[in-house]
Amino acid sequence: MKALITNAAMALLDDQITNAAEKGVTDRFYGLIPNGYLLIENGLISAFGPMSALQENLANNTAMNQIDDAIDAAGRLLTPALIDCHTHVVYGGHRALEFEMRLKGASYAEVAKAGGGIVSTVSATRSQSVEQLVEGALARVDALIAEGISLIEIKSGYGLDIETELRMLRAARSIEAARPVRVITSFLGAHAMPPGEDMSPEGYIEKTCIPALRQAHKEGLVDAVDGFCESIAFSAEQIVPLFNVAAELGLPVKLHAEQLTRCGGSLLAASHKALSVDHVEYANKEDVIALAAAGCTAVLLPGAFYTLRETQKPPVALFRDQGVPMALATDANPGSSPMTSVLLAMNMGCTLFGMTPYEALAGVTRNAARALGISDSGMLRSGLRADLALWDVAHPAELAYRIGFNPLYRRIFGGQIT
Ligand code: DI6
Ligand code: FE
Repeated sequence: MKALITNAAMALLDDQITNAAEKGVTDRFYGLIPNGYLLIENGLISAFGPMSALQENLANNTAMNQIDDAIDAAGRLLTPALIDCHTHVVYGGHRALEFEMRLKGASYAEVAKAGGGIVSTVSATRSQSVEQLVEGALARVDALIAEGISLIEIKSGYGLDIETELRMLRAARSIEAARPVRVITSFLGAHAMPPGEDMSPEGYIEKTCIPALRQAHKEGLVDAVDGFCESIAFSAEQIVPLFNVAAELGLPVKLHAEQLTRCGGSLLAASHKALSVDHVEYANKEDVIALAAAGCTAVLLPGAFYTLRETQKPPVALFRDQGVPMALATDANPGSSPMTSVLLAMNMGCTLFGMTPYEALAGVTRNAARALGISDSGMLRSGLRADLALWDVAHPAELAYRIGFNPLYRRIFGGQIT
């Protein structure tokens, strides 16, 4: 199966590109080829370059003959398909009433303390079957796919008991069979204390969270282990036993850290060589240096910053200076970020956090893949999966620039136009 895309403006997003000039790259950040071609073979990117080299390559490379599918991009922009590397799209119910409370002045932490917040979604999630959870999640996943997403991370964390945590992960896994999209799951049993139980946080981690993780892992439901390290959730010390079990099971870790306060999550994550630390509005220089040394990616979540009307911005300049890769994601969840638009997250990353449009695009492609420990997607490079997005725009900065506008023209998933 061979497909050839011609006459595309291409943004490779490959920061390790070799022979850039030979490949016709005119902008080293985006890896821009103003008028290029890309060949797909058996679901993978097999060759690309400037249109001027296409005829020559066709002559030299017999593999480039017998094209099954030809797409004339007519000057449109081709990028890697987008990746949403932090979501909570599997849940029951909604929290619109809490939205009203917060608009009247209640803070997120106050709502949580009053029994609203995460625990109210827990009750709604516990009451749903796996089929109901999938149905609810698919509406949100479809909105993401419509924006050119090919890979979604989905967390558990609204069950807080063994059975419902497993049900959430089964729902997340079954999305792959229902839609042309890849799913990476994160076990987030350490999201909040379960409501109405007389247990210490340490007891909950020991008696519920760790057994749930072991069982979910046994069933092949877990790709990574996450936690909510926060004043209203779990302390760094309380999360340590969970991370130790993750290490024992050979699972990578990540952490919601320094979202509302500085709680030591970044230092904990760095010491466990976490894939990512997420939110990080309150991270300081010590944190950023530790994250850089550990090779962690910072996942910035402007939807939650916006929804909670937070004023403390993540330390973007420090991340840049210290070389911490920045990813961007929706944090799609019913409470702090009821947002299912990666394009809007890109716009917010620029306008609210001061990221550049290039950083925003790298944040939802190359660096989002990195935050998930994925190396077969997120860039245009020979040998990687042909997960691509073709946009009705001419320049990549346009993707972050518009608000509430979706210029996706075609999405290609594993070489198939979907
Ligand atoms: N941080 C968040 O922003 C979400 N979870 C977390 O740990 C919020 C989840 C919710 O409010 O339902
Ligand atoms: Fe989150």
